[in-house]
Amino acid sequence: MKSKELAWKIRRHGIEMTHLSGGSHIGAILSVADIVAVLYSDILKFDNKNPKWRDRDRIIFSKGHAGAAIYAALAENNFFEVEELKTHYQDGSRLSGHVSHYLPGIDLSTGSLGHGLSVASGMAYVGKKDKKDYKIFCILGDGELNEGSVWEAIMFANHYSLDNLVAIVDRNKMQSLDFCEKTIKLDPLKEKFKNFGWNVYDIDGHNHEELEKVMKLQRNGKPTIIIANTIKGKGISFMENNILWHYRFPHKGWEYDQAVTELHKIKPENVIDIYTPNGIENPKYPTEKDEVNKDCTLSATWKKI
Ligand SMILES: Cc1ncc(C[n+]2csc(CCOP(=O)(O)OP(=O)(O)O)c2C)c(N)n1
Ligand SMILES: [Mg+2]
Repeated sequence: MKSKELAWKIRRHGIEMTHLSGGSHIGAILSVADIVAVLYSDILKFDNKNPKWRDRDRIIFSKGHAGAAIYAALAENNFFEVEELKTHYQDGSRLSGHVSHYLPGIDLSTGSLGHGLSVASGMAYVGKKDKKDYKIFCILGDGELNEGSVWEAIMFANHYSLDNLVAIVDRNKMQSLDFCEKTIKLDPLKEKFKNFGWNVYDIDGHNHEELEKVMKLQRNGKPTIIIANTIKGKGISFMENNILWHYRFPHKGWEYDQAVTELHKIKPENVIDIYTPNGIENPKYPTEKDEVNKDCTLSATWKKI
């Protein structure tokens, strides 16, 4: 499947899955959709019939709260039935809110932020030691970089020249309650990684051509970081850059109707929407009391009592 089609499907599944389950993190799912789509369509070596194939590329989805994005990509690549996506976040489901290795195609359970890059570095170390060709990809959130353990892994990967390791930071400049710069400063991020000895690429994280190009670069003795500049909530105008949608899910009524209607306006021709094939008939619209553009960041709303 073409990456642009997969990206649209990830967004559409993400809306449906969080809508059905009342699950969080739709902003984070929409933000990372293009990165995941390019990886699964154009980059990763995998075998859906043999998910543990020894020579597969490994992917560690360290920002595990956005697991719906990976689940959707795996289902669309026939690791399991697309129908199972509807069980997301339900009791007894394999599709737990945060990424679970009980699913075929998942190498590491994640969700407790800050651990993925350490595991990915260990895997890359072993791959090099065993003279294997596979690569390790690790997707992190930018807020996740607040975790000290990430920086230990960054030093380790440089020390062992892990050029089979590609980390991708979903640089949406927001975390769960506020902007990153208002929580713990990260900039200048590019320079930080350069000084830690990594190859650094600073690109548009929604541009598939740019993503594909840097993900395919040849190994040169250093680990690689791709700073993928993204927009949290990308694709749904009222979710874009609005921190509300880190935790809020698209409720029945105008939220769901408008999300689906907006996605249908950008739907690639060949793609079929299995949930609402013709979009929403008579969609509901927000009213004034819905305060669609209210700034919900902690810094804007916190009041001393
Ligand atoms: C160790 C740990 N602390 C806190 C959380 C709660 N939490 C879930 S998502 C999130 C924000 C993550 O922000 P970022 O890494 O920028 O990801 P984004 O959603 O913006 O892609 C936090 C703090 C967690 N999952 N793990
Ligand atoms: Mg972020």
